[in-house]
Amino acid sequence: MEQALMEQNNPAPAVRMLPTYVGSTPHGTEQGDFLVLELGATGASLRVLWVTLTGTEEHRVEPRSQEFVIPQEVVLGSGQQLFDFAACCLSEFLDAHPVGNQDLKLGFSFSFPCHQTGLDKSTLISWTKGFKCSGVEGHDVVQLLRDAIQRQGTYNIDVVAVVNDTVGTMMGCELGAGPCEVGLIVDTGTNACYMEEARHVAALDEDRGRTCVSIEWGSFNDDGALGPVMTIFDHALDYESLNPGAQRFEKMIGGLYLGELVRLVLAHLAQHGVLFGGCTSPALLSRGSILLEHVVEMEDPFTGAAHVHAVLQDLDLSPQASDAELVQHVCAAVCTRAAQLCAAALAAVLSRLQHSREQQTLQVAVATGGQVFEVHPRFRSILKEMVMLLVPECDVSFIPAVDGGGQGVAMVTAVAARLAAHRHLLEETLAPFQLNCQQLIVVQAQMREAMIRGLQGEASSLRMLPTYVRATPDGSERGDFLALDLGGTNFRVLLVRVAKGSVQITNQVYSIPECVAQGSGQELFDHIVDCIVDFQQRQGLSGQSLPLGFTFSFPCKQLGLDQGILLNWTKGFNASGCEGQDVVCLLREAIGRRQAVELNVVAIVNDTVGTMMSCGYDDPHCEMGLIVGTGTNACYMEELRNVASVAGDSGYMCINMEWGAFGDDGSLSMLSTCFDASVDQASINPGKQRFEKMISGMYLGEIVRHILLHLTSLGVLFQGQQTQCLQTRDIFKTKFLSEIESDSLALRQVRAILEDLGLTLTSDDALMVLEVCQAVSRRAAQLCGAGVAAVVEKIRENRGLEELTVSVGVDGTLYKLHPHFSSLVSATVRKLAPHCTVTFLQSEDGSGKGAALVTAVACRLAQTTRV
Ligand code: 0WK
Ligand code: BGC
Ligand code: BGC
Repeated sequence: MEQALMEQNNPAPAVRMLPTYVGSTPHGTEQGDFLVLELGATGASLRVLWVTLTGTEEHRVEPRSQEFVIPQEVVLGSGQQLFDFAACCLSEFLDAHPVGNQDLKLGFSFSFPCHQTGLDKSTLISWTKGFKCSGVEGHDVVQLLRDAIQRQGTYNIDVVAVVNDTVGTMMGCELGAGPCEVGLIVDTGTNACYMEEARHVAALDEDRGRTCVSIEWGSFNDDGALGPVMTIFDHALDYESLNPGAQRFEKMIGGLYLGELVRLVLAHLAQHGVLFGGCTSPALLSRGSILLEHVVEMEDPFTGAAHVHAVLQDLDLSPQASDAELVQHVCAAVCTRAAQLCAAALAAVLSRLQHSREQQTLQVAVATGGQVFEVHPRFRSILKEMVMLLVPECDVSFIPAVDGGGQGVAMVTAVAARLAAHRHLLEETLAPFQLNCQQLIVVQAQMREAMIRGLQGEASSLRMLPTYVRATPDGSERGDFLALDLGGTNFRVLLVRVAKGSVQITNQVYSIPECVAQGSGQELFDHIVDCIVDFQQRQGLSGQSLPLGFTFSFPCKQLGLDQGILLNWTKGFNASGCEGQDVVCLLREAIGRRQAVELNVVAIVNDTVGTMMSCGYDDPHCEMGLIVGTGTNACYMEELRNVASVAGDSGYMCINMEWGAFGDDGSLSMLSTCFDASVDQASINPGKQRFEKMISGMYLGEIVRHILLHLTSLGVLFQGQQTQCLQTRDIFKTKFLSEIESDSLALRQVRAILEDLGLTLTSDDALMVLEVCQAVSRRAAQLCGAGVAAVVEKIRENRGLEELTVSVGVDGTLYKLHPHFSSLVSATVRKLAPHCTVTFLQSEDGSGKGAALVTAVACRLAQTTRV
């Protein structure tokens, strides 16, 4: 069991320990009418039930049911035949028990070993118990049933759950006795399930709660573990069976085999003259001539002897009086061993439970089901006695299943139906975030048109601002420079030493308190100068007037390298008296206000430009800069002849696109969701930066929070419990998306983060929150990719090239930290710009280095013009 739970397959574990995706025992609130189809629990028959769950213990509605015998040629025929037969029985049942035009939700009790990957997805591993239909092993039996119901076409039945019969039995047990946490079946076959700690099930990415595991102990001893216990009769039975070498433990316990074992023993004793005067008969020697009911009858303490005579006469034997007792002895031996072996296995499960719950004593209820329990007079008592002997510290109560588990299957179906309904609502909510290729091509084309309109100075949501950076570094830059980096997560002051083939950077991070970012411009720039002075003192640069490059990551209309008019604040900044002002002047005035400080502000660059230059220093193909951090934006080297606002037809000009504002003219409204509108409305710049608000780090967490609020209001998440904290703005940080979507430990991360936010959640909640995060970040990456594709395609066509090779310098916390963002952007660019080979270079030193390089170029140019 432990080996299989930990998925250690060398050597292959003797039992399978299959997750069933049933995460909780019933809490009795399940309601509704459900169809249940039971296949394989009781041999070659199937049963259809109509179960009404009332949601209360008191009021129980007797299920309606009908049994159908499965013809042998179907049991051994093709899978299609079997499932068509099942679909036909369902229709016959519904014809006979009209249920009006209700939604028909069906729970499929399929009693064979299956790999489940969800409540409604289950692949058959191998047939057992005399079934051998072709074309089913390795296939999803839910899909096979859905296909058959489709082919039948008379009723629209929605198969929402598949469960093993042990699970149905466990889930169906009467609540009075406290929830059963073990389900035990001894019918034609045998198996058990139990509630294991989810953290012990390696196949599940769960660290909390419990989950039901179907042990499939029928295959115990297939590896010969029970060698000495197996008798020659067991080997003979196994050898003759449909699946020799498999289900050996089951063949020592299951009702399908007990009669055969008795027959083999009787035949053996007869052939050795111990019984029937050494006489046998063709009937005695033919397989399957003694069935479970014969054994039960013969074992009956009162009427057994008489039954022995009747059974043996039917086998054309004329038993002596002494034979009857011996035959009964054989029956008792075979059945007692079966009950004891079953008890030993159950004891193993109980001590496992005790162990995994670290309890000294264990009180547990075991739901039992199956004809061997129902018909064999002593099986249950022998089992009980042996269990109490083997695990005396466990207080075990045995609860017979009420209706063979039909109720339990309906319970699971109710849970599955609720989850399926929730999943439908989730998919409906997230559908607008799933962008298809066509939609992305439209975004790419719209961005392309907006770029051209912006370059020509026509109305466009893309301002396409000339930056007066005309070339990427050529490596000849030299000197020491100060650089400021404002606008990202952190404000940094840097000392950049540019020497031959090396750039050395020393930097200090300073915070910009919200009150300063949203205070007066004077306070903001005085704060910046305070940080510069502090940095100079720390670096022993006080009194030195080094050339300074200012990375100012906001939309600025530049009139020159050292002139930038702030058009509008973004990213939560809102300092007064700055918009419309030349921020270089504002900085110089602040320097002027500070005595004894001399600074030579040479250049102002946008962080996209700084990033492109920074990466361009090592890769001359780097002709585009991309930021996906708090905000998002891009710049690229455009042909000067295409820039209407700057004179000159030759050479290049780096254009700051300010693509964060793309769609502010409504051109993205077809993609905008109600959640985007809520985030925009709540922002300090409603209607602005719409593209940024669908992509960047400042907003993704908020979009997710609004979706979670919506899903909670629909009752899909957190049992519909709206909590104060989830209604708190910005409480769901965008970095949570990166943590939650990390491949390892995803669901555990979700739990940890949301529990820190004071939310209690189920594993299904965790899964849905993960999907919400994935949908939001995926859309952001795809939109970003569509933007990059528009730019690189523009560069390619600018140069009339068939194929373009270009690099993009990238920076920004979201792009760098999110586990899948960068690969989704690249994948989208490959799809939308197939003639461009695009390399994304993650900037190591940030844009401060780039600002210093721009300053160095400016100083070199100023030098050459001076000489
Ligand atoms: C680091 C760059 C800086 C840019 C920032 C963007 O040095 O210029 O603004 O990345 O990323 P964020 O910090 O907003 O995530
Ligand atoms: C199957 C189990 C089932 C058991 C009892 C076994 O043959 O492999 O899935 O639970 O029979 O029906
Ligand atoms: C600003 C851009 C900046 C981007 C990334 C946006 O909000 O408008 O200028 O490049 O954020 O930081």
